[in-house]
Amino acid sequence: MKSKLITGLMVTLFLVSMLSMVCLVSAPIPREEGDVVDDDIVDIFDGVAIGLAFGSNSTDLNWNPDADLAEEWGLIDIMDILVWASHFGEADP
Ligand SMILES: [Ca+2]
Repeated sequence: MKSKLITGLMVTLFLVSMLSMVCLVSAPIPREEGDVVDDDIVDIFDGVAIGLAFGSNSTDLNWNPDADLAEEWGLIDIMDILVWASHFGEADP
């Protein structure tokens, strides 16, 4: 469990640093996409929430349905992190 969390956080931080350099532009997704903790800004706290749920599915104790941002639905994986990272820094108008 702890190693999953550490792995999730490391993957999250790696992707944020990569995407900030590459400036990835994504397909049309609602602006609030990636705001896992629902505070109207996509920031590191949303990444931490995804990291805490990383690798989980709906039967796991650390499952967070709000962190399930992308297909494969019902699993928190790298695709959910990519959606979050592609919206990092966005704020609700
Ligand atoms: Ca997912």
